[in-house]
Amino acid sequence: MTKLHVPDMSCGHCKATVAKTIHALDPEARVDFDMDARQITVNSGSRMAAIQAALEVAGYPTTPI
Ligand SMILES: [Cu+2]
Repeated sequence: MTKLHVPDMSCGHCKATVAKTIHALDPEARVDFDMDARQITVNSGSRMAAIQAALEVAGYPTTPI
């Protein structure tokens, strides 16, 4: 389980894009959102570096918390 800060995630559309991007890499991934804090908690078998790279390409750079 990894917590990531996603500073550019501001609305439901962002949330959907983040979820879709992670699920494209790992359909089984579990993602919990804290929209107020702009944080996500990810449970995935994929390497976190790969998830972060995909999110960055999608327009959502992240930093681990
Ligand atoms: Cu948005």
